[in-house]
Amino acid sequence: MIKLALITGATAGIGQACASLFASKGYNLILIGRRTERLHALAEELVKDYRIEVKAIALDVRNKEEVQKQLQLLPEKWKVVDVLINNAGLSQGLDPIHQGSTSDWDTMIDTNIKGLLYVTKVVSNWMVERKQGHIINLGSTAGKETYPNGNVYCATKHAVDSLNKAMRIDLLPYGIKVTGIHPGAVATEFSEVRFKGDKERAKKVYEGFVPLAAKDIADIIWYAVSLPPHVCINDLIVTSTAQATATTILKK
Ligand code: NDP
Ligand code: 8X3
Repeated sequence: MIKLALITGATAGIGQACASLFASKGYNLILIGRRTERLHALAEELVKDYRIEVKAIALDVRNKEEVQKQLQLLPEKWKVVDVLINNAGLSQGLDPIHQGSTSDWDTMIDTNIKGLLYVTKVVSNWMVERKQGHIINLGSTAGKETYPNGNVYCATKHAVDSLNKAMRIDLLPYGIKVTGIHPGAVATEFSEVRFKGDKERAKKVYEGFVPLAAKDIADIIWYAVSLPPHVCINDLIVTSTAQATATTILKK
């Protein structure tokens, strides 16, 4: 039986790495992201390379009505989602609380918490009906500790950590697995987005040590998904070997 995964934030980084890995394992995919061209290019490439079926939905997960509409409008065969990877997320700014931008705060809260919830609401109902499924929530070490100037981003990831536990409890009667993955520094577009396109500043975050790669996280997610039906990783923190805490990184 061919399986189906829905991945949010599939146009870059961890989401894109998951899309490629799951495609290589024969999964059909629903891919979500805002950058339409990238999304469709990735979908085309995966269909060509792996002979799978891909539904690309250009969508902003912050838009509650569009999330509900676009997902509910899918033909029934696209509603049998086996794996939901709630990956779309971002950080904006790195400022002390009194200097933070309220618009950045809104963006992070709306994407990392509310967007994740909107997608989960629809897809978890499909899973409940089928009494099966696996939800992977991308948290962060920022959801396990709070670091200087990380304030609102850390708060959103603490919320994801809490929601991960809540989903695990509420969906338990339906046999649905829920797994939180909490990476430390992963070299993706993340820092470029956090620093609003400042490539030089972003590059420095990953200099002097070997950071995690998006593929490392995709491999771990694949491992969690491949476990036997009676085994569920609830929570997993992963960092580069050179990283002990958010601010303790051994740099050369
Ligand atoms: P990237 O910036 O490389 O990718 C983020 C993805 O999220 C992009 O595909 C982006 O696509 C998508 N996205 C952002 N906002 C929205 C939105 N409103 N609607 C739909 N899609 C959206 O970052 P990463 O791959 O590193 O991050 C993925 C997840 O992992 C995030 O939740 C992040 O917080 C978390 N994480 C990252 C770490 C890191 O160090 N990189 C460490 C720990 C956790 P588009 O712009 O096309 O919409
Ligand atoms: C991304 C890792 O340390 O920038 O969640 O918060 S960090």
